[in-house]
Amino acid sequence: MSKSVYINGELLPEENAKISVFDHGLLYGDGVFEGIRVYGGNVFLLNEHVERLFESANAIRLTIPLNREQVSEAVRETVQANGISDGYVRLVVTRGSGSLGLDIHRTGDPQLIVIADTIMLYPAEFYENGLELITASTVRNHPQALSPRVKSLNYLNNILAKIEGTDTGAIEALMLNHKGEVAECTGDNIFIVKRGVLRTPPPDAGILEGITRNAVMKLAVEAGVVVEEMTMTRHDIFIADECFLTGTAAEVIPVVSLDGRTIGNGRPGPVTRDLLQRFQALTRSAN
Ligand code: PXG
Repeated sequence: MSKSVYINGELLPEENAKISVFDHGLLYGDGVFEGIRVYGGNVFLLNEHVERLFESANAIRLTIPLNREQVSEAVRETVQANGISDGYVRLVVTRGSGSLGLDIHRTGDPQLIVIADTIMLYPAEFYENGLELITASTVRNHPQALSPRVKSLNYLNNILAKIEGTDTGAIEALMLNHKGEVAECTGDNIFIVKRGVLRTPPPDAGILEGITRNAVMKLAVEAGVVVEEMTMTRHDIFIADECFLTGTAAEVIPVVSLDGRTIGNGRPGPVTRDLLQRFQALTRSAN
């Protein structure tokens, strides 16, 4: 069955869902997006994703043609129209079509697009055995050039780092910031556990403030775990007891080595496993 794609108030069959080649989203990566999960027909943490979309748009001076409630409704409508019970939503806002030139004043029709689809999950073996990370040589975008806090359509920084990972057989790659500190992975945030304390780099390390990251920090606090945002280097990961990644696609995924050095005992740790369970329980309950 053909998918229905939402574009600016209309649900169109996939083959008719088209955007102009003059759209600055295509020409310049000028736009913002969100990736959202649907669990049991519920759009998970929809308000948080819509809020981040508006913050990203605000940061690049892009006016979204709908208000927050209308955007949420467009997402729910598209999920329903496609009969998605467990899946993935891509919410995109482009600058719209304009002349060949960077000037945003020569564009006029921002496009709000919602795609609802099934999701490609990471293989189960990564959750059981953990994944092996490498550090990419590609440095995370400088926050004063293009802030990683903006989830923009410009993902080349992350894609170049991801290629370095896949070249070596690693499905994720660690990215350091311009100071050589740990930032995040190409599409996931990173956490370590050291002597029972959960640590993750702060937003000013140059990261996307993941919605899964925030949810997991909250779950950890509820579980009585001390949570700290801490500037860290690769060394902190090497000497950690546990390490894991969080993200919309990955949820909570254990990491057992970095650049060939074993982390902890080389197995997914107890805090990681507990948080994965708590996170899965949260996704299964209505939110
Ligand atoms: N850092 C970066 C750079 C990301 O792109 C995360 C962290 C985790 O954030 P959330 O809010 O998801 O916990 C992301 C998220 C995709 C896709 O289709 C990418 C993300 C999420 C969903 C889908 O490439 N990245």
